[in-house]
Amino acid sequence: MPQHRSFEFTHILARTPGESVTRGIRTGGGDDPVPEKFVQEHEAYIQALATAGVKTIVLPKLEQFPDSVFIEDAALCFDGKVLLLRPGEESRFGEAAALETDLLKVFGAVTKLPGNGHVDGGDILLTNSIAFIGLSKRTDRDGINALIPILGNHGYTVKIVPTPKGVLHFKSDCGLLDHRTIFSTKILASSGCFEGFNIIEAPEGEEAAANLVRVNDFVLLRKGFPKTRTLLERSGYQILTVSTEQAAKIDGGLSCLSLRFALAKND
Ligand code: CIR
Repeated sequence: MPQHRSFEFTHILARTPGESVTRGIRTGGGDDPVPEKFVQEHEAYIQALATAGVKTIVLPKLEQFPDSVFIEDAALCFDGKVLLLRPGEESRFGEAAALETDLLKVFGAVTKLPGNGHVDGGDILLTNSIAFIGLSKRTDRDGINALIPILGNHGYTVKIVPTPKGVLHFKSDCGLLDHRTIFSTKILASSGCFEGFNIIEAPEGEEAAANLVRVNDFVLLRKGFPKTRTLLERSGYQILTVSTEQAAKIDGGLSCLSLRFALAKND
């Protein structure tokens, strides 16, 4: 079975939020995020990732794309390579192209998702052997069909999972804890999609903690989920908590704020 590095990272790419985050897409009509507070949260997020041992590359804000701070949705990194995706929401279509030159500088080469289908990075969970792809409002069959051979050629077994109703992205409801263990909401886990993995379920009322991120020896967890923190610490994970209050106002979580990858030593 091919073994990919699914949580050992050397670098992350992030993008500073602009003033235009106030126009970020959201379901329901909640308050706008406050740009200055978002920038502070973003800086703390970058700091937490640095603590987890990665070099951080922070790209400048892109005012024409209010949601471009959620950089994970525009590309997929695996095996030291990068694939430009095609986000599924119209106002975000241009985000991948806007990222291409920066990705080229970091990776030396960029491949693009072929065809016309759509895939958001938030719908892809990579383990060391399986690529889970959520079929969602943003990620369609055409996009998934274009992605399957690419991931297949890299040795991933692809599992397509319909994202639960009302859930934006597949990873809104789950995150990788280690090679064998996934943290998931009860509703997603009950679909049986994680068969073969150990599952730790998000405690009742703390479902929004499910979008956690394992980076090297640490698990980044949203602030404000004490039951989850205790549960994970008791299970042996080292936790770094990060506030994502502003991102949450426009449906963002922890994973979507960075692209995480491993480059060969000395890169
Ligand atoms: C959007 O609706 O596209 C953004 N407001 C939030 C994207 C969050 N991305 C993610 O969970 N992967």
